[in-house]
Amino acid sequence: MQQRKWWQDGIIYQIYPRSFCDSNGDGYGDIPGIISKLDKLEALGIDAIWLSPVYKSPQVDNGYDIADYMAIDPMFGTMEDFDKLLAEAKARNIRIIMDLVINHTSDQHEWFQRSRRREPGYEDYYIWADKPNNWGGFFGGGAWDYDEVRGQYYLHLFAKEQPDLNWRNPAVMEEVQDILRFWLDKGVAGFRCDVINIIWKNDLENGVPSPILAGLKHYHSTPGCHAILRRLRRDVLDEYDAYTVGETVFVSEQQGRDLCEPNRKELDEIFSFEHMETEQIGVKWFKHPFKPEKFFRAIAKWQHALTWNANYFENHDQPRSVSRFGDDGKYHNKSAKMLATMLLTLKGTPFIYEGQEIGMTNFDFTHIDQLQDVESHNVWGIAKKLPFTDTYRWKMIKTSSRDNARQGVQWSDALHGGFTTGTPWLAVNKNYKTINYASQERDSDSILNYYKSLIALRRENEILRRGTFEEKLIRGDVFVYEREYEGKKLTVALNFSDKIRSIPFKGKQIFGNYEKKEFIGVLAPWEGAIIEVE
Ligand code: TEU
Repeated sequence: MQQRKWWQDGIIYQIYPRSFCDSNGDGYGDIPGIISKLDKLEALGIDAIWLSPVYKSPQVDNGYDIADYMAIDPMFGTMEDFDKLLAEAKARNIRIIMDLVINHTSDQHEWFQRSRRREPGYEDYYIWADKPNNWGGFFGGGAWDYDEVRGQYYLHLFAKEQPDLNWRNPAVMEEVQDILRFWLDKGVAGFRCDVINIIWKNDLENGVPSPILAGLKHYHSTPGCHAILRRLRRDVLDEYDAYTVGETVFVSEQQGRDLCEPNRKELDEIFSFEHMETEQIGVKWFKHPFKPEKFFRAIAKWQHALTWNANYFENHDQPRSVSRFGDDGKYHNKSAKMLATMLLTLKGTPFIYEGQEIGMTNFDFTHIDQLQDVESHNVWGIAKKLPFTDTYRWKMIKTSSRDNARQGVQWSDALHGGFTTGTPWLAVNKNYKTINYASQERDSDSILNYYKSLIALRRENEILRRGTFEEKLIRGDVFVYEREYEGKKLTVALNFSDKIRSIPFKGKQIFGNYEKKEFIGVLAPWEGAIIEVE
């Protein structure tokens, strides 16, 4: 039998550094702030931290526009701070996973500056053309901009300050390998690979006529991309036994398997998107009301599709799960715990996003000027030119803006939730007085303490960590599934509603957000229970 890797038993916690904890009062979270909270993360019981980008960056896309891959942005601290973070985390058995953004760089990166000046050796680091094609960008608008210095257009699938790298140039592969080695030599455990399945462009032909993402088929999950992944793994990652999880947009089951099944020797895991898109009408800005049944079916489908899943309900690009799938009002506590029950009992590695463990909710903004996200502002600008009503346009931004999950973590009931002593870069949610870490640490019935005990249970329970997955009942807002390991079984029953639901399962309850010993086949509002079915 193959030896199990740490990430197959482990839990990964995502930190979005600018919003985590500010140690120096400048309004932005930073690395010393992260170090100051490591004891809390250890107490939570996580095995690794995925750190969203802390590299030098002009911060147009909050660090996903990198100007120097081997330097820490002063806003987050210094390289000494980073080394200290690694050491302090290691002392607590917590690994660090870096964010690897290699589809594009910042336009301030030296490579781009040299490329636009056609400096020898750098001419082809990016994708230049005399005439743009019709491809659209992920943040709305076209994917090409004209560069005056070079006198050509360059491709950018994201913001115009994020030019796409040209992976046809072998020098780019070498640069990236150096970057990987630089961080792996320091002792990081692996990488979360940003939009990794769109890095190789087959050609620059016009795409299908479509206002959004015309061109996708020319760069989506291409053979060139698979070849790059295999190469990075063979030449560098395997040598360090490094872990990778890829952010893979728009993947089908087969495409997902091709990217991360063990025998492919590409990625270890992928973030698929289908379960996060069940309310969408085409793009995330247009949404039907959330229908739990569609969500359950997407989850079940992907549980079967892959040998090993990367499970997540939140990250820095998505609204808060309790506001979106649960009830952030009357049943805030119950529904956040029910979602935790699901996240931590699915097959695969659970990912917890900062603040999720205290049930942080969507942003309470009342005006577009309170938002910072480049994507939200782009889309707002475009929507203003289209025949939408003000109410509709507002709803689009309110429900889908990425800033929903980018407010400072609510550590206490002190001003700005204890996130900063200065002026936060993005207003902290006013509900910090009632939803915060300190009060939840003291309250035995809190969401935080529920996460802690559930994580502890998972840690000692092989069925939850290693078992197979099988759905037993998907009916409206009720989801029941079974995990099985070496003949031992556990059943998880979830109620995504504020109504009482009955289900044909009974047995001994071993865990849940309603205290009971026997489960008699009745689910209370927003109940989540783990049962040994009779
Ligand atoms: O996200 C890529 C992506 O396609 C989306 O999740 C996206 O940001 C957006 O919500 C589409 O509507 C990754 C990063 O996670 C994101 O923060 C970056 O902005 C983006 O890549 C570019 O690096």
